[in-house]
Amino acid sequence: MTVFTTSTHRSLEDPGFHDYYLRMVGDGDEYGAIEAVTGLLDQGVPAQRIMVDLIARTQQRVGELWAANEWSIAREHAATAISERALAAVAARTNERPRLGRITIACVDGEWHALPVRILAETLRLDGWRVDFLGASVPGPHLVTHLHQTGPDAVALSCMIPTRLPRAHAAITACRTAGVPVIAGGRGFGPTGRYAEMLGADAWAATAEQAASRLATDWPPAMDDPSVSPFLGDDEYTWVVRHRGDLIATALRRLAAAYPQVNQYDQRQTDATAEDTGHIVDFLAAALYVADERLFTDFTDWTNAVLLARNVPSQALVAGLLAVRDQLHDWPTARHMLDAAVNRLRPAPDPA
Ligand code: B12
Repeated sequence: MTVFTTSTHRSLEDPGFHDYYLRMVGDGDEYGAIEAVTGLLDQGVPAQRIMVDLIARTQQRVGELWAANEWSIAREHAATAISERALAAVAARTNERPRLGRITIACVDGEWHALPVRILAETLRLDGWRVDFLGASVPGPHLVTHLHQTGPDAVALSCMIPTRLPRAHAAITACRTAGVPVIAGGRGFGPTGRYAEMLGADAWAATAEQAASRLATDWPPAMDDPSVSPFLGDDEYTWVVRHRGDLIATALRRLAAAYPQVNQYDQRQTDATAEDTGHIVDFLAAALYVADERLFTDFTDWTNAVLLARNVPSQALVAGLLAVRDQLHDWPTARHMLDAAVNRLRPAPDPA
C-alpha cells in the first residue's frame, strides 16, 4: 500500500489534486485521504467545498470507473468506505450549533446509497439546521413514527435508484399526511426531478447546496391537501410486480435457448445474469408506475454500456429483454417499452 504523505499537490485548485486524491481512495490509503481533507480545512478551504468538489466528485468518478470495468466492486466498496471516513473527518471539525429548524433526512425503503444524502445532512448542519439523519433504507412506517416523535419542519427524502420510486411515493404521501412537507432529491427522481413532482413532493433539489438554499429562503411551502395524492400504478404495473418471480425464472429459462452462450457461464456470470434479469423487471415496473418509457430505456442503455465494458455483446441483453417481453401478451405498454429498448440496441440496418 502506498501512503502519500509528501504530495506536492496541496491545493484543491491544483489540477493534479483530484487525481492524487482519487489514487489514494482507490489504493485504500485512508490515512492519506484523511490528511488531504484535513489539510484543506487547515488551509481555510470551506468544508462545503471539500464535500462537494472533492468527496462527491471523487465518488462520481468511482462510479464511472466501476461502470467501465476498470475498478472491481470490492475496490468501489473500499473507496466508498474511505469517502465515508473522509466525510466524517470533515464533519467532525465543524460543530455548528442549530439555529434554524429541524429536518429529518432518510433514504427510501430499499435505497442503500447513504453517502449522497449524508453530504446533504452535513451541508444542512453547516447551514444551522438540526438534522436527524436516519441513513439508508428507512421503511415508511418507521419514518412516520419518527416524524410524530420529533415534529420536524421538513423531510428530505433520497432516492438514487428509480426502482424505489413506488416506495418513495408511499413515503411522500405518508409524510405529507403527517403534516410534514417533503423535499426530494437523488438521481432516481429523474434528471430534472420530474418524478418528484409527479409523486407529490413539495420540492426537489438537484444538489445538497440547492436544497440548502431552498430550505433557507422558501420554506415551508404552501401545502395542498395531502389526501389528493395522484394514483399511479395501473393494472400493468400491478401484474408485473405480482409476477416478478415467474417472469424472471421463465426469462432465464428462455434465455438459455435464445442465447446458448449462457450455458457456458460460470457461477458468478450466472448469478450476474439472474441479477440483471431482476433489474430488467424492476426497472420495467418503475417505468410503468410513472408511465415513462425513458426511465426504462435510460436503464437499458446504461446496462448495455456496463455489459459491453465486460465483453458481453448487446445481443445478450436483447435476448434477455425479448425473453421478458414474450411473456407480456396482455400488456401493451410494457411490451412497447421493451420493444423501444430493443430497437435502440439493435444496430441500424446496413443501407447497402
Ligand atoms: C457507492 C455506490 C454504491 C454503494 C453505496 C454505498 C453508500 N454508502 O452510499 C452500493 C454498493 C451500496 C451501491 C449499490 C448499488 N448501486 Co450504486 N453507486 C455508487 C456510486 C459509485 C457512488 C454514489 C455516491 O456516493 N455518489 C456521490 C454523490 C455525491 O452523488 P450525487 O448524485 O451527485 O449526490 C448529490 C445529489 O444526488 C443530491 N441528493 C442525493 N440525495 C438527495 C436527497 C435530497 C432530499 C436532496 C435535496 C438532494 C439529494 O445531493 C447529493 C450531494 O450534492 C454511484 C455512482 C455515482 N455517479 O453516484 C453508483 C450508482 C448510483 N449505483 C448504481 C447502481 C446501478 C447500483 C446497484 C443497482 C448495483 C447493483 N447491481 O446492485 C445497487 C443498488 C442498491 C440499492 N438498492 O440502493 C448506478 C445507478 C444507475 C441507475 N440507472 O440508476 C450508479 C449511478 C452507478 C453508475 N455508474 O451507473 N452503489
